Amino acid sequence: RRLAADLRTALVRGELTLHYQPRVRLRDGETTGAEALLRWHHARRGSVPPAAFIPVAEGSDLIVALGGWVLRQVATAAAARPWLGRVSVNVSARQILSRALPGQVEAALAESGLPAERLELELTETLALQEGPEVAAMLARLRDRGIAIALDDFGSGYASIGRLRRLPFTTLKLDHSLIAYLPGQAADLAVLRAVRDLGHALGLRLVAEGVERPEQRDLLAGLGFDEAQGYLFGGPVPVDALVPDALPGL
Ligand code: G
Ligand code: G
Ligand code: MN
Ligand code: NA
Repeated sequence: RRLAADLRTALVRGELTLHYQPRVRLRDGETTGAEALLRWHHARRGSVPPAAFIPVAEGSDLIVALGGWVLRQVATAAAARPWLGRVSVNVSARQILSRALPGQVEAALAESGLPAERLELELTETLALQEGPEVAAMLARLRDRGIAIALDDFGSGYASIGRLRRLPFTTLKLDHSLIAYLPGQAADLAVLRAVRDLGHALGLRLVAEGVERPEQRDLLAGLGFDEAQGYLFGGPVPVDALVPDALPGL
């Protein structure tokens, strides 16, 4: 059987789950939210990583159905757990270009009762290549509803400074490749200072990903980055592992 066929069945059979990775505020270490990350355990294939199956789902409208399912799951889980803060959901370019996204978001919020302010959508830089004014308008409507809109993996791919102006982002997530070599050299710090100044000049919340060591946390806090995510604070875990006692700062 092909992976795409197995993935269709996986949704129906309940083989997909979501893990949640905490995000903390650097100023005081409080948990501000968590990113939802898909996990697939297949009976014969075993655990299939998202890097293997998300691109397959993105090859057809399967990603649209999968994305709608993820939004409903996350909204329902978060509505019952106020201590999770704002939950972030990764959204694929195809979900956005299909125009299904606003309806899926509204359905998830309405069914769960989750306030719009507790939802964030993460878009990757790859969207940028195909986006037009309709996409900007759609995202602006979601943002005006109170939903946070993050540009994910910033610094990992194509230069996207122009895109930061064109799309209505509220949040910038720095790719872990920009953090990995910290504390690093003067040039690495110069890059981070420039990104910080750019982000704050555009009114964006700045989030560093892939923070693994206390020195990295301290350096980012000193530079004035707002939030961080990474193994230092906790990896992705099942939602019931994120009880208040287990969350940084709570
Ligand atoms: O958890 P892990 O680092 O293996 O995730 C790899 C990538 O898979 C993430 O960077 C993320 O962009 C993508 N991913 C994980 N969950 C989802 C999801 O629910 N929807 C989409 N579109 N992508 C996801
Ligand atoms: O959506 P995005 O591509 O940003 O997904 C984040 C991915 O990064 C997840 O698959 C998660 O497992 C991974 N990740 C989370 N924390 C860390 C970390 O501290 N270091 C590294 N290298 N990867 C991380
Ligand atoms: Mn992400
Ligand atoms: Na990322």
